[in-house]
Amino acid sequence: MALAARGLILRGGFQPAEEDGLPALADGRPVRQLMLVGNAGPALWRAFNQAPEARDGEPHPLNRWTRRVIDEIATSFGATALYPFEIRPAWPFQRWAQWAEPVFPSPLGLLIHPEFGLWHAYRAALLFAEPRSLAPPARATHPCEICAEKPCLSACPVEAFKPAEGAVRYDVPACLNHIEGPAGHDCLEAGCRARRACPVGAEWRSEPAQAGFHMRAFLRAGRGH
Ligand code: B12
Repeated sequence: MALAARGLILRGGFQPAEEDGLPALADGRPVRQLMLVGNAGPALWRAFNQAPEARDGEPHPLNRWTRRVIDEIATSFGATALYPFEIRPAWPFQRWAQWAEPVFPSPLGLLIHPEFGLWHAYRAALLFAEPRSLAPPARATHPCEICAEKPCLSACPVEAFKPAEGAVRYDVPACLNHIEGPAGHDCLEAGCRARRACPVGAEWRSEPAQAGFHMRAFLRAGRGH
């Protein structure tokens, strides 16, 4: 299947209502089905590394690869693709994900999946003019509700994830300052320590090269270049 060969996974979908604020399709018809495409573990990283975008030295290689590969798949299915990057305000991928599959907000803000843990992401939404028959999302328990220790909340060396007024606040500037300096080398190269502290889905963890790629992209974006 076109998705699997690129390390991509169909992450479920839903039939949007008018109030969900989706744009009409190019021919003016309303969107009747949204399907999410994402990835988990190192499969996408390995496929991306075979592609010219990984080596051309131009900015945003993964986003460019994603757009090229998924636009082609979308066209072949008569769908329109929306992406989680580049557009501001951002499309609410995390909200859509919770309607499409059993994922839950973790204390870190990332959505946790019962199998993949925190080691998954969303790459595109495919919009269709016709509804599709899909099994309803599987039922699952929120993995963090049965995690008494919550090691994610104490693993950050600069306490960037702090409980505040019943929720957890992510101190992005503190995180960026840390990963920019020598003390933050481990987080920058091996990936966020808070994320790595989570016991769920450990076998889906990013490879160090993949983790470093995402952390450096996060640092560049945070520093505006
Ligand atoms: C802006 C943004 C950020 C910002 C701000 C995050 C924040 N504090 O809200 C920054 C630059 C800090 C960021 C960082 C990261 N992000 Co980010 N980010 C986004 C982006 C582009 C838009 C989010 C948004 O504003 N949505 C608008 C609102 C209206 O949409 P929503 O879905 O309804 O809103 C939900 C989120 O805001 C969420 N939320 C609330 N607090 C936090 C805190 C964090 C850390 C996150 C990630 C989400 C989150 O709760 C809302 C209700 O569901 C999304 C992509 C997208 N289009 O959704 C990725 C996204 C949320 N990020 C993602 C990831 C993976 C990361 C990183 C881990 C990347 C990395 N380094 O590997 C880092 C985290 C840093 C770390 N310690 O590792 C993934 C999360 C996947 C998942 N499992 O849930 C997304 C969905 C991108 C993707 N392609 O899948 N991110």
